[in-house]
Amino acid sequence: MHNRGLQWCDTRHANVVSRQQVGIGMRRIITYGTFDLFHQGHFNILKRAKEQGDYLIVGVSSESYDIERGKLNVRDDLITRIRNVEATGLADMIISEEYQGQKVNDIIKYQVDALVLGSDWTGKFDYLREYCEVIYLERTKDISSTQLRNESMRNLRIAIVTDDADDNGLIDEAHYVSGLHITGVCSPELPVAESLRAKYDLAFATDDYGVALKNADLVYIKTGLTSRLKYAESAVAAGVAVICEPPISLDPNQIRQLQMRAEQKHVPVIERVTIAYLRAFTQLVWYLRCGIIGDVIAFKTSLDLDMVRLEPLEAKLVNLFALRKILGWRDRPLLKQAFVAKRNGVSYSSATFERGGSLATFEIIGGMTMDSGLTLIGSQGWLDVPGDWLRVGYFQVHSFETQQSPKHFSFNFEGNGFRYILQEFMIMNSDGRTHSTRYLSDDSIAVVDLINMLDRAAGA
Ligand code: C2G
Repeated sequence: MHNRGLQWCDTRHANVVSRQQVGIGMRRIITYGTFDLFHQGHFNILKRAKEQGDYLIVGVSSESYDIERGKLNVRDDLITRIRNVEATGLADMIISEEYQGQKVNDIIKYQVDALVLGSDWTGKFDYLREYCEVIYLERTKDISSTQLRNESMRNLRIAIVTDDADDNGLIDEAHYVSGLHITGVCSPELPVAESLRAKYDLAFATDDYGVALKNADLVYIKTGLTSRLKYAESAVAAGVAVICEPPISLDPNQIRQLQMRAEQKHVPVIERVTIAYLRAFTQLVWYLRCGIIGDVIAFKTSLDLDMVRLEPLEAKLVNLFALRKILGWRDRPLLKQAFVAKRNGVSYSSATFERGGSLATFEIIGGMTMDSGLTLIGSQGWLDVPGDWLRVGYFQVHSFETQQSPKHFSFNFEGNGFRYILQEFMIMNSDGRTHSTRYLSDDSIAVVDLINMLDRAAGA
């Protein structure tokens, strides 16, 4: 077997191999993987893949591809994983696997003779037999990255404190993030706690919050607005991290004090503003910062409360968070109008803000069905997120460059989004960070300040 040393298929390395030079006259093998927490099973498959031919190409999945395919808890970054593969000395070339469907392109581009994968993938890639041989080799027993992750990470215990027997999907979503374990439920109404405990066969149900805090590393607070702050303050005082329904309080000063105490106690405090943790939203904001539609002139949203199953307060909060992020407003905008009406079971509220030559308008309706959506008008085109933009997974851009046909952007989105918040919490926990990079502490305060401004203007 000829190992010509490692050839990289990227421009960072002087000896860039042209595609035609790849393993001329050799039997070319390709295999793919995440190779997280590199272990014997990975080494074995690489070694046996190499034995299937003369030249081995290894595709290592990128972080965004892993997130896209729902692998949320990869611990090693891409470079570490590439270096671990490189250190085996078995790969003649290493490429990154960036997207679904890349395998076909790679097989054609590198004139691959055989794709090799472990037996856990048996059958999944038979469709590639029209391009090359597909070989599934017996997976190495009793070792996996998931097992190593769980062993390496103390399971964090989550307790729920709630007024009703609904967990907002937390327990199902937590299954997708390794290292989390839901221990029990606390409620001022013990039967409520008991019914949730029984439904998910949890360890405890209590009406004593102190008991919950003793059995938790993280508490999910989903009680009514008036009690959230005290639950959060007690948790921080006990050194227990917090994920709380937003807002924690409508008093910016109370939020500021809680954040200071959390900082002192080194305890993470997160608000469950799902959109802030969705890849599509962060990519949308990033593209806008890059000027994909030029300067954003107008932000417009509509929300049907019944469709998105939100309370009016949270609908306002999400709109205010989104417009601040999208328009890049750090300081308080000028309120141009605020309107609230309730008639015959229909509730309608709207608000318009202006700052720095941009306008932001949102409308929220309840009691009747209305199309929801988010539209941004820019100096070089427009962007829209049709439908339930709170769970944004797709948007399209009509820019002057693209002329008629819009550019479509879609991002994989699983479940109700809670798993992405839990993943962020796990990353914060391993980084030792107390505040999220997605929903910043000043977002929390600024949004509540705007809510109060709206309520004053609408005479709430
Ligand atoms: N593997 C193995 N034995 C193990 C664990 C993994 O043989 N105990 C094999 C897998 O079957 C796979 C390779 O090692 O062929 C990499 O495994 P992972 O890093 O878990 O990557 P995976 O998510 O399986 O990615 O599209 C195919 C994927 O890219 C493979």
